[in-house]
Amino acid sequence: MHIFVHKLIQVTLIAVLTVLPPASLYAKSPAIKILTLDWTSQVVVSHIVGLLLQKTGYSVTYLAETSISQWFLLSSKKANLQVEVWQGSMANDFNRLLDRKLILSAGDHAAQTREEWWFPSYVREKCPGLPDWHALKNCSEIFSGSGGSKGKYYTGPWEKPDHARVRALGLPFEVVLLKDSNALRNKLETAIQAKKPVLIFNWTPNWIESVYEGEFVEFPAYQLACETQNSWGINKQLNWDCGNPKNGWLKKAVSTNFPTTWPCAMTLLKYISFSNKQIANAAALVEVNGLDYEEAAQQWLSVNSSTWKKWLADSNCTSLDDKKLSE
Ligand code: TMO
Repeated sequence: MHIFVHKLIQVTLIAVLTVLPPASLYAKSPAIKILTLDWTSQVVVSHIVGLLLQKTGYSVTYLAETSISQWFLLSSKKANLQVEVWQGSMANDFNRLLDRKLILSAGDHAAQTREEWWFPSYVREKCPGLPDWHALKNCSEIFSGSGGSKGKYYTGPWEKPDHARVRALGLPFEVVLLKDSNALRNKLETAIQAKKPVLIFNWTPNWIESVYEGEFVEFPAYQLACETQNSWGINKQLNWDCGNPKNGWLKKAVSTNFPTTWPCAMTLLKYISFSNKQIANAAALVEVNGLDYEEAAQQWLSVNSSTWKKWLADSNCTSLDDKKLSE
């Protein structure tokens, strides 16, 4: 190419880049489809990540879906990003699709997670021996709600081996599947107001820990063999005679076309890492403070600006966006 033409193009490019917002850099790449699922922190974190991606010039859309449908949507590329994959309820699906190269991992969050049977602290004195799981064998009636002998354990639309656990540990309990986390919240708060015994599926990090005192039930400690070998543990015939992992991981999952379609976004995602506190806080902004998801994400960004500015700086996605960064 003629040197003059070359220079002209270069000068024009620099002028364009200086004048236009950074959105133009990635304007041609398709919108990143972010899955928003059925628990609060996940939706808020999705919006936080969405805003960060937009700050770096990408466009994003949100797909509101159930936890169960995420695997089909990610592996068929109908969705591109799930920001909170929890070990306790999702490791099996995640690992299966990862092994078959149908999805990719965008790394771990710093947060350590736990998903388990949980009760408010005042229940302890009504059922001596808690949080040890053996105690549940003797006081299932107080969890029946109706004077029956079988206790009720309330959970939501996330895949958990609760039926298998009830069977393997011989627990006189019925697993009651509620529609969503709002229904679970209602069960919990109705019981708390009446100081009645209640046993629900809960997890950490979550907003509940910032409002209500309570404890997880301590089942026999989780090991992979408990899922796969009948002979493992106290029940020699059945799997799942154990609890869920206690220091579980929390990962980000993306569709396989993600790194090639949005390379800088992929790099940024690897740096994005929420702590337990930051996730619990994200959920509390909605569940306790009553903000909507978008407001909660904005508020989170303003409170945690040093955190996300470091993610953006480390990723290098915003080298042309310093002005926006310091806003
Ligand atoms: C996936 N969840 C955090 C609700 O257990």
